[in-house]
Amino acid sequence: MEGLDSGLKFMPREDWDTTEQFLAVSDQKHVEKKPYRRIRLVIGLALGAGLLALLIGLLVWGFHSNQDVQVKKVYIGSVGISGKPFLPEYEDPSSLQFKKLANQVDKELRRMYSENPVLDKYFTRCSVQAFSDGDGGPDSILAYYESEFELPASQEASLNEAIQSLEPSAGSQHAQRGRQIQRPTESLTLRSVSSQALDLRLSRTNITEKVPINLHVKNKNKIDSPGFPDSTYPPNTSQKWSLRAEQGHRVRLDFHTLFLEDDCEKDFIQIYDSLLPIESQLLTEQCGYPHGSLSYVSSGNVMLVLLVTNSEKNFPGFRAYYSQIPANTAECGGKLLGERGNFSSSLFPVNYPPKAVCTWEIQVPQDKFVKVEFKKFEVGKDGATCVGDYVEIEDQRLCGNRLESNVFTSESNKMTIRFQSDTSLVYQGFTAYYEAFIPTNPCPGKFKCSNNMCIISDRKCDGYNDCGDNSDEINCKCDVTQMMCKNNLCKSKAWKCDGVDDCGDNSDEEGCECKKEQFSCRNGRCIAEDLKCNGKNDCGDGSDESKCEKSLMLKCSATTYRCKNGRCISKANPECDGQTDCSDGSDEENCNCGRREYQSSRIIGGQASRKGEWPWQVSLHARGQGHTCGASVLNDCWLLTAAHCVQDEYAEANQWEAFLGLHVQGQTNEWTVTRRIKRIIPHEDYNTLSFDNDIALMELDSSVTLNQYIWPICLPPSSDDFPAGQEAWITGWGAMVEGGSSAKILQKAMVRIINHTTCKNLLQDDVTDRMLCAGILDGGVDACQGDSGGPLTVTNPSGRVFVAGLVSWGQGCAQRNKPGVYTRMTKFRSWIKERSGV
Ligand code: 4AZ
Repeated sequence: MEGLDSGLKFMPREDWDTTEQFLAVSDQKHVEKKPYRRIRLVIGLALGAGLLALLIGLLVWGFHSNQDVQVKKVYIGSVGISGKPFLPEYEDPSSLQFKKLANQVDKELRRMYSENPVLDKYFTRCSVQAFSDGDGGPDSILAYYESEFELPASQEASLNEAIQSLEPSAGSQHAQRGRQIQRPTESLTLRSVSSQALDLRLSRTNITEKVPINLHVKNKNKIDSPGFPDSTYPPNTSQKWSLRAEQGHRVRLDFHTLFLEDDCEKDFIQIYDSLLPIESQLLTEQCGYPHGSLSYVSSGNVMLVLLVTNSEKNFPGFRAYYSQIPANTAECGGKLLGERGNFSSSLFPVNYPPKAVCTWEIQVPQDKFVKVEFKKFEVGKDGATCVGDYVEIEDQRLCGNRLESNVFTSESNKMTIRFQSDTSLVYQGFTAYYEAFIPTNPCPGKFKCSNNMCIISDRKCDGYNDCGDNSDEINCKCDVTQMMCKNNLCKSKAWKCDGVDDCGDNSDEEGCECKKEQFSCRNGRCIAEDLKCNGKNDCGDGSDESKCEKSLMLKCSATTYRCKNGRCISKANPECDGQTDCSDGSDEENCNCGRREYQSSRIIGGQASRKGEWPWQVSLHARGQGHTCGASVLNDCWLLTAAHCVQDEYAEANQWEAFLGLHVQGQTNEWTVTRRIKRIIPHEDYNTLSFDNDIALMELDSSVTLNQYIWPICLPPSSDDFPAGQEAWITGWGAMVEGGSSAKILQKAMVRIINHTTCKNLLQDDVTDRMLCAGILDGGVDACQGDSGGPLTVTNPSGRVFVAGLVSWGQGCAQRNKPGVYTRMTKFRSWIKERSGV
C-alpha cells in the first residue's frame, strides 16, 4: 500500500479527480474523454508497480542475507592416536616434538574434514592445544584440538550433523575405543574423534581469559581462585587450571572451600576429565555453596578446572588441594567369599571416577542365600534412566539417590553386583553390607519387613516406621499407651495434638481442644474462627491477631512485638524478617546478624557441616581439657553459652579459651580466632538441680573482627514464637554416640520443635517455661555431651538465623521419645540486653 501512495504523490494535485479509480482502465468513457490523464495514470501505475517489485526484492534479499550472515563456529574435541608412546616433551607446546606431532594431527584432521563436503567447504583452521596419555594402553596418546568453521548461519545444523557423523558412536560409554582411522605411512593412526561446540557461557564476549595455569600434581599442593582468601574473585573472568599426574596415576582434587554465586548461569566452576572443556567429559559443575562430597578423581592422568565469573556479585571463590593416586587404587570389585562383609563403589566417600566398571561376585555357603543392604546410595542423577551410571543386581538396574527398597536378596548362594559409571557427571556412589542367610529363616530372632529388612521384634507395632516401608506397623493391635489413627496405624497417645502429623493422615491432630469452626489460641483458649484477625485481642495473648496479612496495632502483651516507639504490633516474629512492620522501622534495625555472608542463603545422627556454614558457632576450651562446651557469637565482644558449662571449677573466666571461626578441632587456620575470656555472667537464677535459667554470657578479652567465618546470630525478641513441628538445627563438636568421644568436624543435625505439653509428658520431669524441647521422637538425632551451650537455630522466611535455644540437658542422648531440652531464648531477651547491652 505504501508503494502505491507514494507513486500517486507524483501527480499534480489539481489534476486529481476523486471520481477516478485505478482499476477503471476499462471505463472507456473516461479514457476517451481525458487522454492525458490516461497516460499519466499508466505511468503512475508502472512506477508504483516498479517500486513495489523493488521493495519486495529488497525484502527477500534482506531475509536471505540475514539468514546467510557468516558465522564462526568453534568445536573442541579430542582424538586418540595409537601406536605412539607419550613423550614428556608433548607436555610443552614450545617443544619440537609437540610441534611435529601437532602438525601431523592437524594434517589428519584436515584430511578427515576434506572427506565430508560440508566440513570441507566451511573449515577455516584447527589447532592442537595439548596432548596427554591416551586411554588405549601405553602406546597411545590423546590430542586435544580446536577447529574453526565459517559458514552461513543457515548451514549451522548441517555442520553440527557433519561433526557428529565423525564420532564413532556418540554418547556410548566407550566411544573412544570405537573406530580406527587407518592412514597410509607417515601418517597417524587415529582411533576416534569426539567434538562439540564450545559452551556459549565460555565465549561471552566481555570475559577476560586469564593465562591458563599448568600444574603437575605429583606433589600435593593447592589451587586458589583469584584473590582467595583475601578478596572475592574478579568479575568477567575465566581461569583454567590444567592438572597432570605422572603416568599410571590419576589426579585427585579435594575442595576445602567453595563459595560461588548461587546461579550457575552466572558464576560456575567446572571440572573435566580432559584437558579441554569437552562436555562429554564434564565431571561436575558447581556454583553457590554446594553440599555433599567435593572430592574428584580423573579416569586418566589429566584434569581441567575451569572458573567463569560474570559482572555482578562476586564471592570468595574456592581453595582445592590436588594430588595424585596410583591408577589402580580406584579399582573396585572382586570375589567376596565371607559370610558377611562390606563393599563400596570406587574410592567411596570420594566421588567415583568416570569410566569405572566393577563387578563383585558374592558367594556364601551352599545352603544359604545372599542379602545385600545399601547404606548410602548416590549413583547418577536422581530420576535418571539408569543408562550411564548404575548398579546392576541380577538384571535389575539401580540409579539415582532414592531406592524404593535398599535390601536385595538372592535365590541362590551367589549374587553378582555390577557398578559402572560413564564418561561424565560423577556422584558419591554407594556403600553396602552383605550377609548370608538361611532361606527358611531370613531374619533369625527378628521381624522380617516386606522390603526384606530385619528389625528387632520389639520394634513391631511400636508406632515407629522401623522398616522404612511401614510394614512393621500394619495389622497391629494398639496397646493402652497408643491411639488408633484413622488409617489404622497405632501411635503413642503422647503424640496426640502435638502439632505434628504422626499418623500420616493428620488424624492425631484432629479434634484437638478447639472445635472445627474455632481458632485455637496459643494459650490453649478456643475462640470463634471469625474473630481471627479482627484487630481485637480476643485470645488474650494476641495469637489470634498474629500471622494476619496486615500487622495491626494492638494493646501490648506478651505476644505482641514492641516497637522502639512503644507501639505494639500483632505480626508473628516481625524482627529482621525483611519487611518493615513498625511505623518507626525499628523491627528492621540491628539486623546485621544470622546471615551466612556468602550463602544464597555431638550431635548424634547428624552430618559434618561445611566451612563457614555456622559462623556463630564457638568452641569453648576449658584449660587442659580441650573442647568442653559450645557457644554462639552475639557480637564482636560477647558470646552466649549455658550456665551449666560455667559452674564450680569452670566458673573462672581465666579457665576458658574461645575458638571462633573453627571448623575442625585441632586444626586452626587463617580464619580461626582464639580469645581469652574477660568476664562470665551466669544467670543469677540458674538452678543446678533443675537446669532452670541455663544461660550465661561471656565477654571476650578483646574484640574480634567479624568476617564470613565469624558472624553474630540473631536473638529472638520475647514475643517470637517457634511452633511445634518447626524445623530447627543443632550444631556442635559433642559426642557422636552417648558416652562416646567428641566430633572433630563441626556436626549439624535437623530436629523439630516439640510441643511443650508433649515434652513434659514424655520426660516426666520438670520442664519449665524457660525450657524448649526439640528432637526427633523416633530417636537417633540429638545433641549430646559437649554440645551444651551451643545453639538450637531456626531460620525465618527471609533466611535469617535466630537462636531459639541453647543445648541444656536431656535424658541420655538420641533415645526414642526423649527429646533434648534447650534454654528457651525468648525468655531471656531483656536479661541479655541488661547484662551485655546486646
Ligand atoms: C550434656 O551432657 C548433654 N540429649 C547435652 C544435651 C543432652 C544430653 C546431655 C540432650 O551436655
